[in-house]
Amino acid sequence: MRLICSLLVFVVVGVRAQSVDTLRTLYLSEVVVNSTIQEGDTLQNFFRANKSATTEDILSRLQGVYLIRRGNYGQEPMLRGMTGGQINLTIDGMKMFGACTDKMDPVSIYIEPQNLKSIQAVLGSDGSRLGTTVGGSVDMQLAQPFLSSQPVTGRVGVGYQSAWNGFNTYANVNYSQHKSAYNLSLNYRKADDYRAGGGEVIPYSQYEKMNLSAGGKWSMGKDTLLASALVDDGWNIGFPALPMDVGSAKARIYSLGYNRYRAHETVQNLNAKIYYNSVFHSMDDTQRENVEMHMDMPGTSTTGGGFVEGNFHPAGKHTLSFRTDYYHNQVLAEMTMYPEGASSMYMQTWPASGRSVTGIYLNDVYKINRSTQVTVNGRIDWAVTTLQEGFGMDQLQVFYPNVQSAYQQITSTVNGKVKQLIRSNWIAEVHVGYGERLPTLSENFGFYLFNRYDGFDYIGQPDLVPEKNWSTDLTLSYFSDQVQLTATGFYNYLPDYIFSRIHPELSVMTPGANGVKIYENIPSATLVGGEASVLANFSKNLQFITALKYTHGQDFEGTPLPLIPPLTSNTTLRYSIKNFNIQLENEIASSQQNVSPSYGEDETVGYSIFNLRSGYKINWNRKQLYVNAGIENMFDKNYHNHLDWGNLPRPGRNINVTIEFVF
Ligand SMILES: [Cu+2]
Repeated sequence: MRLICSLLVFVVVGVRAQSVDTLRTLYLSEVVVNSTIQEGDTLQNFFRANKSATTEDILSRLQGVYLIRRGNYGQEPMLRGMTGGQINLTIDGMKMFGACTDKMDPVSIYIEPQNLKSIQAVLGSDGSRLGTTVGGSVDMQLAQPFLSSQPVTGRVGVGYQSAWNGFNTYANVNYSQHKSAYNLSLNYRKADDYRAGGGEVIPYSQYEKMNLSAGGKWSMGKDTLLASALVDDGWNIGFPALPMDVGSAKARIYSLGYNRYRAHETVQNLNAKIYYNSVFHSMDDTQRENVEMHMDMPGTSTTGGGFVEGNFHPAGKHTLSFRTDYYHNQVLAEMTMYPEGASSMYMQTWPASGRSVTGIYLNDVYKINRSTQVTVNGRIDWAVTTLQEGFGMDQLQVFYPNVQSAYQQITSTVNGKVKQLIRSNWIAEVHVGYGERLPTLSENFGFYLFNRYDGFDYIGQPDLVPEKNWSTDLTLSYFSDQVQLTATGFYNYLPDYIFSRIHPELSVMTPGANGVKIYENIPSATLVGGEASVLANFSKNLQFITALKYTHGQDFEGTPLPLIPPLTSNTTLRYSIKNFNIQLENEIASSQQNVSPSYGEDETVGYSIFNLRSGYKINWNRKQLYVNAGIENMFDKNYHNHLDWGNLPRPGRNINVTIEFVF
């Protein structure tokens, strides 16, 4: 099901109800809307209502999206219980992969809300526009420079967060000429150790980061050229749920794009891009006490690629769109151990390895009549996975004497959807799909990757077959001027689910580890659940939004899967009048009793927390000053969610203030 999860639930409901042809709208918005989207867009304004929000804060509000926490930084997105290699996490359609063997760096951390135009999440195998997938995709679309009658526009802001004595400052400027525009943005964040509910200070939870991005846009009538560069540097980043921190994390993202729009030609809208990105990640245990053995653990990941996508002029009742793409990702992660009184040992925890994927995606929207629409899409990816000869390969030959230097795999997805208008304001949508995903390079070639959660060293398995997903979703929505309701149920059956098994015959590498696990395909796993939301406009000034999400996961023997989110609800009551708004939020998570003890999990109790946010806008001379103030976790509750590693409590009462000047 193509759920256009646009930032907030009410937007989701709105888009779903009004836009019968979502994909086309998506493409058109790229071309037509991008020069005017900056102000007055409800979607943007709502999520920027909390101007101190991180990209992760925004992600956590999307339907079907959850976050895995290992500290106050670097939270990992999860879609309906699926994460890592099960989902596509892309930036402006570009593939990018973190360089941390411990998943400290999902690529969403390299994007600041100031860089973002929107986030689009498509759940399940239907999210395969950006790569064959079982879990779906999250694409973070970056803000582009825009043409404007005002040559210079921009914003500067500063914010403070009391729970971690955190400062964030940002500035961005757009410079527009007649046919070209340029933008520049700068963000800086610094956080001390945070204070959990009740007053406990969580050691090793500090971080500091800087993000700089620049872009140019040159318009030649209906053709547009775009160039962008983004630099994100983080340092001294604590991961309290892990045995070590991050000394340095650097990301570089470069792209060159071309857009072409011709309303009456066969290919109406064409979008092409080439890109290159790199991530350097270096872990650091020197700040920790009682380290049994000091280790150096640097990792790199570089990705280059390109794509061409577009949509054809509607032919009869059919509208066809396509995408074809290529990328190559190369990784290397090293570990040098320094045992006391002995010589150092060197390993490649990610052997030098890479993957090239070439794919093609087609989507056809068939409008049978005014009330029925059928969508069919599919994708095929051809992947070549390579393991470099040398040290890393020699290591793996200890376990796999016949390990090869290249593996080829083909993965595919197919989806069918029917959207039916029932009466005047009810819509039903049924999706049936099949998806596949490749094992990650970690799952293929990882070498003694220590997992703090279960305390096991993990070893890859080069012969894993792709994981599959047979899925179905049913969505019902109702919309009127005052109320919008939506409810979705989903069922995923995943044959060849990639999991791990304990191998008692193997001895550990990491001091104190509980044992060794090797990745393998298990017969199957099942994920079922749903989402529901209600938006009500009580009056012009008073708005109510509530959203529920739930996932249940088990393997083929009925054993609960690890890291399955509990039932979660988010409710917001918002009052706005003239230049002032105030909102009360409540977040509830149920307890989680379906846990995986073999993964080191224990049961988690539920919680309920309240946040209060407010905003005030002062206008003068076509300029605005925004003052935002809020209290998160108002009652200073000590709590954690089931997806938080190590039962680490989340931040306690957090008073925050942000002042922003828009010119
Ligand atoms: Cu790391």
